[in-house]
Amino acid sequence: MREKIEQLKKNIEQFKADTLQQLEEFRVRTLGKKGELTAIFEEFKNVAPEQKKEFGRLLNEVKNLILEKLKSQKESFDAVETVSGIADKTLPANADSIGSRHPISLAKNEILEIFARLGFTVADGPEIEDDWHVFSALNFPPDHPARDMQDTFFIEQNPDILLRTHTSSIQVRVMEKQKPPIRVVCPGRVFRNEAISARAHCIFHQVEGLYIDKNVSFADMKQTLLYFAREMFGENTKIRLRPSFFPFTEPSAEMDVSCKICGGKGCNICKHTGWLEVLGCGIVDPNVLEASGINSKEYTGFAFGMGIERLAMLKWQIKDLRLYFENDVRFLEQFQSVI
Ligand code: 2NL
Repeated sequence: MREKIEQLKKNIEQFKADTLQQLEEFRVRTLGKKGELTAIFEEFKNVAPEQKKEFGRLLNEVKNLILEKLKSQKESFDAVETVSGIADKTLPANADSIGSRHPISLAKNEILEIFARLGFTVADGPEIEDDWHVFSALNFPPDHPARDMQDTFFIEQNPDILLRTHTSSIQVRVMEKQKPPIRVVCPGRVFRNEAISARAHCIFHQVEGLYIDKNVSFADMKQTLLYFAREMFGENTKIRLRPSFFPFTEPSAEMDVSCKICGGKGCNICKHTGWLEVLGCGIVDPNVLEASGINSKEYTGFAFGMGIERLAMLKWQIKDLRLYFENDVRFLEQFQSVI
């Protein structure tokens, strides 16, 4: 009987089914009514009582071996069937999950579309820039803090090669190449040497705009930005301009829009002021026009710049900047339905 068990064990270990039918035959041959294991169990009745414990254990071992073999072989068939497509074709297909645009892309596209309706074209430029296009041509004095190692990323300690800190550098390149009239918007990534927090990141996105022609006035700027605010935040949106300072514009202003959440009454989002700051703007400083070869006696212009992360935060009440960079699908999927 011991030999029979050993032999059966060996057979089971070596067994491999090529088809499901062979596997079923194996089951009947071992566990069936007239099966090999069933026959040994019959013999077990005649085993001497003192040997019953040992043989009982051996037989159970073999039985488990068969059950395991059936299970593992069945699983390998299931896998093959699914891969080769023999699985049940009447089952409904798995729905494909559709990706979604990143909220930064959605906001950027919307901004560019609004300005396209006013005749602005889109320009691009390098992320690695030189001092001239980022600072000097934009009227930054030599000792301006933005030129500091603490604020700007320099490439290999070279004070002339750096990562752009704003996309104004693209506009400088446009002014150098193109005669006015100029109507251009410049989206892109910008880099600042800052510690990462809920409100700041060392990489972020900007859209800047530039309009240069004869007789361009502050009123033209105001009306252009009012149109933008109403297209972006809704037709009843109000704007207000507060005096500000930038090296490249004079006069300069910061633009607020009325808070859409509370309708101007005051809430958490607008910190109970009824207003949200969305962009900076101003009349292009004559020094900036001259630096790029544009006659400031003949031409005037306005410019503006906005952070896309901030605009998207206001539009969709996104509370933490870091969400934009983590690529957590639970965050990104929420923009599925927005085109
Ligand atoms: C802000 C402020 C601003 C500009 C950007 C600009 C560009 C040229 C000439 C003059 Cl080429 N100005 N850009 C002007 C005013 C404000 O951005 O807060 N950005 C996030």
